[in-house]
Amino acid sequence: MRRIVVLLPLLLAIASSQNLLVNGDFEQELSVGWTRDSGGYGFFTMDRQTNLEPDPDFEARCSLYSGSGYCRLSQSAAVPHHWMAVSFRAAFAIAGGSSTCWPVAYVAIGYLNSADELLGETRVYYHNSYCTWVPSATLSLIDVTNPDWTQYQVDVEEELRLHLPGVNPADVRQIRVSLADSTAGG
Ligand SMILES: [Ca+2]
Repeated sequence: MRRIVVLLPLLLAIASSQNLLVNGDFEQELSVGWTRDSGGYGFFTMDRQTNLEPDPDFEARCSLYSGSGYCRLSQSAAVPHHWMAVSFRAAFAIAGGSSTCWPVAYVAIGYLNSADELLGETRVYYHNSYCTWVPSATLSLIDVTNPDWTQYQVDVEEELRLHLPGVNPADVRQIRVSLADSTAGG
């Protein structure tokens, strides 16, 4: 079983000119701005390369090969309000899977309050038929239908208003963006 997420660049923007993320284009080392997190077991790869997408600049990669667990590359940014968008370009891949061990590759946009509590999440996810995730009042799921390099834009205000009735927009004080892989929802 193998899954991989790569993306370039990532932009959390209030307006088209104001990016709230540090090193969202991955042109600096991942230690600048980004936090690595993993659990369970398997071969985790979180790095950046120039040749994942055939252009001269850098992309980040989050990959879990075999095993059972998760890995995540994430960054939280304080936000003054929720009228903003998260834009990114990503490619996804998964392989293998069963009813007890299924791969998901996703980009998550988490909504946190001032106490660092996760209130809800939007996940742009690539999965197979074994995935058991279902949307709820605090979880919005956006299906990836084309795993190849694609430009995505998630409108945060619209997500909260239309898909996340369990999250009070006034409580959202931080947005956390993550590249993540997991097996069995772990
Ligand atoms: Ca490149």
